Amino acid sequence: MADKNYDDLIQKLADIAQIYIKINQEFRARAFSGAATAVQFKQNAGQILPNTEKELKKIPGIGASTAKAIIEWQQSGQIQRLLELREKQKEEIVPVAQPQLTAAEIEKVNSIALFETIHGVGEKTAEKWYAEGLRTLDDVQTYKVQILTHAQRIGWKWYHHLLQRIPRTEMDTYHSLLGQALGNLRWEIAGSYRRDLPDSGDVDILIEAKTGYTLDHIVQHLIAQKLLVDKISQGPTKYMGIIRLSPQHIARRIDIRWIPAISWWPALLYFTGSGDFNKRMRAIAKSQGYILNEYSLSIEANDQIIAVNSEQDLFAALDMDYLTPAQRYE
Ligand code: TTP
Ligand code: MG
Repeated sequence: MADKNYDDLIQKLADIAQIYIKINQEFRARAFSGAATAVQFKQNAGQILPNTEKELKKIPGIGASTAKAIIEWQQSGQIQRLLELREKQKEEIVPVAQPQLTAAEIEKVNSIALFETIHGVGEKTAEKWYAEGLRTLDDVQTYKVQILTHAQRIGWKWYHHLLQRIPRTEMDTYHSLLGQALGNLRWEIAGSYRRDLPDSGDVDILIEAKTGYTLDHIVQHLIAQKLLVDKISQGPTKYMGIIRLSPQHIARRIDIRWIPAISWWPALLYFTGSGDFNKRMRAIAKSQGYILNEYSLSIEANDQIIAVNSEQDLFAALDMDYLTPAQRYE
């Protein structure tokens, strides 16, 4: 019977990852800890590793350099790279000893980080899945019917799409298409796009609520235009879904918020961000006895709302110099 015990290989791959972490080569560390996870998974499943680089590379988590290392181990029981890295470490002054992560701990960190790359999966869910025995994206595929909520199912369906950021040129296209679709409603693409960043993680739309219209009217219109292709959730003031220029394009996350006129400027300020800038401005407001949030600027003592007619008014009310969206990075 073939030897299916890969404990030594897993340990060696994890050791290489550990050394790479110590010498700040995170990318390589990730490759080797990912390979350790992949081998562990094969072992758990009672499967034998193939012995060619080509076949090994078909296993999720194993790439060219890690496949070579695995073949070396299969042939000699050693991995040259580990021996060299250990030698290199000896030559350097070893700093204070750091706690070593075991292969199992590395596997846990990797699996949880991997699960969190699925849109709609946070730390809690990822940890729960790990505790339930899931380790890889193949496991998610196997158990998807039992484990995924509706929002996560959409995240899973568009997994490879939603990992990618949206280039500004594509955001410009959304800007002009939405401009046509939204007619003379007051609206903006907020978030990183409004801060002039070269790419965005999602499309953050704000629309001012107008008598006679509802958010659902807008959503139905954009569905009819074949722009909105999947819904994550929808309420009277917030729609979360997927937008796509055409079936040939990458699908993107979109949030649309329906904003009452009184909240327009505080909402625009808030959803333009950045998140760090918002924290700083909120803290400044608080130190002056105000509460600033996405709904309003108000006096903390009596809840009185300060009337504003622009973002400039909000800055002025707090005695701050005005910052353009592009300047609001912290
Ligand atoms: P995001 O779309 O999460 O952030 P972003 O548009 O700045 O960046 P990305 O390109 O990755 O999409 O949220 C939009 C704005 O909402 C963000 O710029 C500031 C505000 N916001 C907060 O202030 N705190 C938060 O926790 C989140 C999620 C958003
Ligand atoms: Mg955004």
